[in-house]
Amino acid sequence: MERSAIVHLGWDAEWEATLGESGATGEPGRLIRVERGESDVMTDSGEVRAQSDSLRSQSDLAPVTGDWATIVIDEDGNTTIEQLLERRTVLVRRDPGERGEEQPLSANVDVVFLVHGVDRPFRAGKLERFLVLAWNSGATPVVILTKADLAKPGEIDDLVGLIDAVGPGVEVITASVETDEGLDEVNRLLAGHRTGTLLGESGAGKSTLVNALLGEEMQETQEVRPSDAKGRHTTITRDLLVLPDGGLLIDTPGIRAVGLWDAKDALERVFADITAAADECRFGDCAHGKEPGCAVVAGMESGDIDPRRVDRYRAMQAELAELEARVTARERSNNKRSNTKRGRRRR
Ligand SMILES: Nc1nc2c(ncn2[C@@H]2O[C@H](COP(=O)(O)OP(=O)(O)OP(=O)(O)O)[C@@H](O)[C@H]2O)c(=O)[nH]1
Ligand SMILES: [Mg+2]
Repeated sequence: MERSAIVHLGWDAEWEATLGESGATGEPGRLIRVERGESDVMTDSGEVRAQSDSLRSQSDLAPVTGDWATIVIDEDGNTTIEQLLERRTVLVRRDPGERGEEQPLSANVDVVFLVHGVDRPFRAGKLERFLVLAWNSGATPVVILTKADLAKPGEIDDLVGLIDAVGPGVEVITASVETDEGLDEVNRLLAGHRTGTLLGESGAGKSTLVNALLGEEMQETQEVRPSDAKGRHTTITRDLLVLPDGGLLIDTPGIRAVGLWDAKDALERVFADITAAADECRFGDCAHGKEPGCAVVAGMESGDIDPRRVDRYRAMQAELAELEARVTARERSNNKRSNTKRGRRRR
């Protein structure tokens, strides 16, 4: 079938195959914005607003911006989401609420841009956490240092050094909308209808960057607080935008902190220096405390390993272990409940 418009949203032969395997009958489209119970979906027939209430009740199927879905018109004449196509990548965090559930942020993203404004303090621990989140999604993280025009001499080089220490090999783009620096690099990474998402604190300059790439003021932006350069949470939805150069970019609301969700492998990847040393410890179950022959302690003593990184690694490991215990307990109690129900029914 001819797909004229959706190719510009990233539709390709692989998606055609995924659609074929899905058994879906509706028209495929990409979710460019998701709101409570409704999504804006771009299809070859144009943009439609589709209901997605029934899907939202099952959290693993809750549609998010960037998803590919099929759209049908039901017997009542309502345009609804029939099926979400299996995601290639998904950015997930732990729901910031008390319940400790999984919260997908965006789907089918190739590049996660971690946006940091040079007008505010840089925190290594925070970048580490965002790197874990990004690698865990299946996409590639890239750091964007925004507002480069405001940097003091030497400041960018210092920041690049700090970033390299926690994310060796991770690409860093220096950007400024005052000088247009960095815009070409972002476009290059999204060439061929690839999708990027922006992630960073409120006021980091995400929407301003999107507008500069779009060449028009599509996204609302706001001045940061003069006292501490904090933003005002201007963007409130996740919008997928088509850039004139062909890339796709999701602008997102600012986030201060992210809880990890089931990200063990990504954690090991971000702390590869520590896990590599741990492999050399004399004891397989070394806790890197007072054990003899501990390569992690030796690394810290020789200055090869930053002790603060070891602390942060341990804290994130503990966070994932706590989450796993919570999820296991919940599953167990759900099973018990459904067993009891079944038992009652049998009687
Ligand atoms: N000097 C300078 N200021 C910038 C640059 N990029 C963004 N800003 C300013 O930073 C402020 C915040 O920008 P926004 O784009 O609204 O930030 P945001 O990350 O989208 O914030 P939220 O939507 O709240 O998450 C605005 O006053 C922008 O003008 C830049 O390259 N140079
Ligand atoms: Mg914004």
